[in-house]
Amino acid sequence: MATGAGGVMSLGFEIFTLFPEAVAGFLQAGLMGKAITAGHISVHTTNFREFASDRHRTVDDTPYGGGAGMLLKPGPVVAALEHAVAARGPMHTVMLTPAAPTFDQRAARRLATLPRIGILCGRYEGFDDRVRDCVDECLSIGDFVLNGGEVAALVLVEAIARLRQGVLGNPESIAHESFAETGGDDRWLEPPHFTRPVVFRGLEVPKVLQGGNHRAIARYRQVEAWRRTWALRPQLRPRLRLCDEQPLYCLAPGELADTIKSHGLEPLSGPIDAKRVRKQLTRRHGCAPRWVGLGLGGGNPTAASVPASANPKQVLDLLAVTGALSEQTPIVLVLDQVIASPKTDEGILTNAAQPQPDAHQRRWPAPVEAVIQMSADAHQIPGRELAQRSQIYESSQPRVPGEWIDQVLSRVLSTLRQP
Ligand code: 6GU
Repeated sequence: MATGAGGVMSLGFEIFTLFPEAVAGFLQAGLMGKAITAGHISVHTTNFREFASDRHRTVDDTPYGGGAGMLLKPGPVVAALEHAVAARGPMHTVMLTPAAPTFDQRAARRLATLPRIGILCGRYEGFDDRVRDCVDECLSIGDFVLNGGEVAALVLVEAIARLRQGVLGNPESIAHESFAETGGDDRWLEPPHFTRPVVFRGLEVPKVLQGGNHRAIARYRQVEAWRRTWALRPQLRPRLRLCDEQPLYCLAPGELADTIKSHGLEPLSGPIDAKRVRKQLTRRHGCAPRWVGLGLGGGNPTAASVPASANPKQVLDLLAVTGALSEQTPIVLVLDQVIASPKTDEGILTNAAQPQPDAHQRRWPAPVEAVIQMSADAHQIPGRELAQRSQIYESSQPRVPGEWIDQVLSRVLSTLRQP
């Protein structure tokens, strides 16, 4: 097998096309050209036309059964393939056609493990369908129609080649981009990126990125990746459910302990002190708990600057994107009435920094990851009654009616646990 610079095993592409010159030009430029020069990848092109059997070098013919356009004859296509195998050795063969599964990052990763890949580019209306039986797989690059497979072949070559050692200048950049893996096959769109100037046409780079708080920056990027994926490509997100083993706690007033237990959650009450709870759970589970607000729709948002969602699935994804679902991380649901008057700063409840002179001297040493904000209708509480109750909370000890919690918890937990 061929090796490139530094002894790295090289990846050989064979491209079969009626337009080898169109493919060759692109591959000379940029990092691809460098990778070829360094010997990390090689690209050999073969023109089907050289394998036509008549003296006019005919490669196309009309379709049986009629219809518009011409098809590539199977003879020259398969002869070209067999010639390359005989001359340069076996390869994994891919026929490009819009009538095929879509090429994606997962396919790129799979193909990047192979030593040799043959790519067949169609022209005209496509291939005689019997060519499918002579290749290992068929791939499309998306739901649109191109005149031929050459551009699609270049898409494959670039996406696959850049995953190989030595092709990218900075292999670390692979880990942080869209569709990179976060554990399993989780896929998120990339967060937004900015460079100088700090203000462009009145649009300012987000303040958090201008500062040096690495933890806040990481948090911003995770949240934006999550937000974008839900807004632009919700079908991309992994299908997550809360696993049965995930330790679940609920921070709530003591009189709700039985309701909370009946949902399989462990109640945490007594003097409500997040720092103490954090210490206790970290000791028990080996990692710090994640806090999730549970808003009851009473116009008393737990933490205004963290993503609030009426859809518990979104909150699950947010936990996943911040890595909370990976191990045995304890999750603590915090009833919003527990946090009476939060002060927030970039998603971090800062009661610790600005202690409220309230009954419990509550301290929040950790960021609330997200808030599940149930609307009043979601748990069938008349809005007017809720508003009245909210006023009561503000003037007295927080008190949450058990039957509300019961409804909200069963809704939230059944959604979180569904696949
Ligand atoms: Cl692989 N070929 C052609 N001709 N059109 C396409 C395609 C491939 N993928 C999407 N559109």
